[in-house]
This record gives sequence, structure tokens and C-alpha cells, in this order.
Amino acid sequence: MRLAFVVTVAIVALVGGMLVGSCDTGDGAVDRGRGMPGQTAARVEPLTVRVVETLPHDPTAFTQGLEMAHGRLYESTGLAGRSTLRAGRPGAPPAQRAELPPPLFAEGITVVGPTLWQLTWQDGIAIERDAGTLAELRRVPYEGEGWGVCHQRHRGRLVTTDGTSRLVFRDTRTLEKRGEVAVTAEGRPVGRLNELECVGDTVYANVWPTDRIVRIDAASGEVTGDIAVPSLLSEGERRHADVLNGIAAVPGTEQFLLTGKWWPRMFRVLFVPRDGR
Ligand SMILES: [Ca+2]
Repeated sequence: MRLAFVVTVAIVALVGGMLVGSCDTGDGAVDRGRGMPGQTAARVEPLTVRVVETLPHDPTAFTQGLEMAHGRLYESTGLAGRSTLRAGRPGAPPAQRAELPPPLFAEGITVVGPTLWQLTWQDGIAIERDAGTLAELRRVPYEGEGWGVCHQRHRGRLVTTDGTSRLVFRDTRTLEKRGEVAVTAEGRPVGRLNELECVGDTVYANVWPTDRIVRIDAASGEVTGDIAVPSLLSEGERRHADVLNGIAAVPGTEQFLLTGKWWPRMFRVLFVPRDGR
């Protein structure tokens, strides 16, 4: 009995350590999120969404990236052999579409002036495209996994995720790493950061595979808002859909477009306090 108890405690401790460790697979050069002694973690504002409009969305689109620019909605879809880049009016069938040949598995996208970056998951490349025609311009090496990406114009850099709790900053032309920050909520690492959206110095990230979006101060890595997205799909729709995975700020407004992998609908929403005030 005593041996069984000791073994049980050891297993619980090991699994607990693995779970905590899995939140951050950084290389040790980053702040691990516990903060300096005496440092106070930022308060996290509890938020939810208010739906302003419901739009149709292609239920065959395995959404990996969503962004509005040049008056159009750009969407990247994944899976090997089914990956695409689309562009068009929100809620309408895409006016333009580019296919990625297998085995490429597309991930996040972001527009940088007249061009656009499309990441791949584990293919070791990122694709630069003409944002007008969607034509491929070049491929650059990309170390590690590609998940989400957004463009901080005023900082002249890209922000990327790789499934850990890090935001990695990159050069907008070469995609070389320029720095990184560990993302924490009240001092604890927030892992599995996925699709991104840059709004000024704020970065919104959805946490795979949940219906949770975190609002991050990109300078400090601190989460300042925790957006619990309620079930936006009906029970029947959810049976055929995968997770939420698309965030696009609507320029000139405080609204966002949200959708997900194989979601039949897209939602124009506002992020509002969870207590209704
Ligand atoms: Ca986005």
C-alpha cells in the first residue's frame, strides 16, 4: 500500500510538471512569466463578445488566418492538399483564390503593404504573395512551426506564434527573429497561442483548442483581457465544425470578425465586459 502511494504521488508530480512545462517550450532566454520579486502582475479584465452581425462562411474552409486589409478580407486555410489563400468581401464567396500544392499546410497570414505573408505549419517555409493578385512571389526559410502572424506597422515588425506561450518578433522582409516575449496572465504562462491580430501595441491571440481569446500587451507580454467566446454555433453546426481560429479587426471600428475551422458562419462582434457593464 505504502509503495503504491509513493508511486501514485510520483506519477501525479511528474504529470503535473509535464503539464506546467508544456505551457512554455522556450529556450530559456525569455522571462518565464513568474515575474521579478515584488512585481505585480497586471489585472486581467474578463470579457465576452456581443454579436453585431452574422455572416455566411465556407464550411469547407479549415481557417488558419483571417485579416482585413485593402478593403478586403483575406483568409488562409490549412490541411495538406486543401490549403488555400482567399480574398474578397466578408460574407461573400471569395473573389480570388490561390491553392497550395501538397504537402504544404498553410497557417497564419498578414498583409505588409502590397504583399502578404502566408506561414506554413511544419514545412519550414513562409510564402510571400502579391496582396492584389495573391500570386506567389517567393519563399523564405522559416525555422520551427508556423502558427499565427500579424503585422505591427508602427513597430515595423511581425508578431508570430509557434504553439508555445511566446510571441516572437520578426523582420518584415526576411522573417528573421528580432526578439520575443513570454505571454503571462497574472504571472502564469499562457500556452498554445495561435491565430493573431495586431491592433496598435495590443495583440489578440486565440488559445488553441479553446473558445478563448487573450488580449496581450505586446511590450510586456502581459494578458490584459480574457475574452470567453460563448458558443456562437448551434449544436448541430458544432458537430461538423472544429475550433475557433480566425480573428480579424475591422479597420476604422472597434469590431472584429470571428470564425473557425469548418464553421458555416462568421460573426462581426464587439469585445465587451463580461459583467454586462
Ligand atoms: Ca488575424
